[in-house]
Amino acid sequence: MPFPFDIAATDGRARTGVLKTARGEIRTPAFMPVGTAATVKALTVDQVAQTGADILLGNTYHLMLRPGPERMERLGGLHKFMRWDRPILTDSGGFQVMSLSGISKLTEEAVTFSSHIDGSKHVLTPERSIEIQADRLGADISMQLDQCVSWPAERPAAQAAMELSIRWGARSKAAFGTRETQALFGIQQGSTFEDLRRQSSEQLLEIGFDGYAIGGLAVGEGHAAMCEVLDYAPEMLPVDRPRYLMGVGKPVDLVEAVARGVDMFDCVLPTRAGRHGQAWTWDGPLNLKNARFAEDQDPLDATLNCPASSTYSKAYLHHLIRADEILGKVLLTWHNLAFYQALTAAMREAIAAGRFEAFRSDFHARHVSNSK
Ligand code: PRF
Repeated sequence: MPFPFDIAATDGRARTGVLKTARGEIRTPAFMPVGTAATVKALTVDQVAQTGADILLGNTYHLMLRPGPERMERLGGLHKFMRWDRPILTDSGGFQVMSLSGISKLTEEAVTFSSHIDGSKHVLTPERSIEIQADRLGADISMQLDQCVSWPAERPAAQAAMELSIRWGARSKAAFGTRETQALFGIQQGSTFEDLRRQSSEQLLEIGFDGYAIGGLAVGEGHAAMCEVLDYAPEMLPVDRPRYLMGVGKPVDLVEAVARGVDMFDCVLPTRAGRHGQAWTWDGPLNLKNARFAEDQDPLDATLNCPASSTYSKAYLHHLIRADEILGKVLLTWHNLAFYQALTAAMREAIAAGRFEAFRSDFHARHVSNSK
């Protein structure tokens, strides 16, 4: 295993620990800001680092289309290109192909798709995805190529996608080989079918990965149905390796997934919502466009160690968002990422102190009751 994963404490099914990579430590539970196009939209990497993020997510799909993997390699790799020297995890591309481009052909061998930018045709195999992620971009953690079905899925479609993902997982692993300073994660699929997720997990374990993701959730099934899957899915994966819930989610999704044994997350929500005037806080989400903030002189959260959260008034943020000023998007993105990092830090502390259940019920009382 290239990266030791030290679990320092558990509380119920929740765990806190440290994943040690060559580029630095990832404290878990961890939230990875999304840096799709070699940028966390609206922020400098220094601002992102200041929020406390240990690791970013990048996307094979976007970067293979623009600026292109071979150009990225000539420019010294993704870390150097975007000036982020901490760990980067890259997604493999399959999910973005499905959600953004419209697949033109899916075979045993590869997925063929047309670019959402210029319509040009591209082919992604498990081997090419690994080559792009690990060799051209230089990701610290690469993800296997997988197929995620949309929701709701008929059982035969969910089974076929899960089985293809296993075969692609085996090919991804063969292409990756064994490496000293880079890791490869497998992805569990199976939609909302418990036995398919079990079969997926068992076969992933046979292949053997450095970490395991739970894919195919947060695709429209809703919070309650996702939690039902998370009641069993994480425990099917090895207890001593990191578990990553892909593309999740709202703060309450993170808290409930951590309660069920998940260690890592990524989601566009804090950055995308910030650009649309939504601030996430301990007291629930706020829409800064709302007239009730027009003369509110308080900051979003004086306790957060982030200038966007603690030094600008809600009245000013309201004005910036109403006037569609760039700074409004910058400040709300910055605040939301600082809040997500504060949330994962609070969970780490609560688990270490053996008071995660109290944290969880306080969070529900304060945050979730205001989210309706
Ligand atoms: N697979 C991959 N990336 C993903 C997902 C998946 O299932 C999801 C599902 N929420 C988000 N991102 N490779």
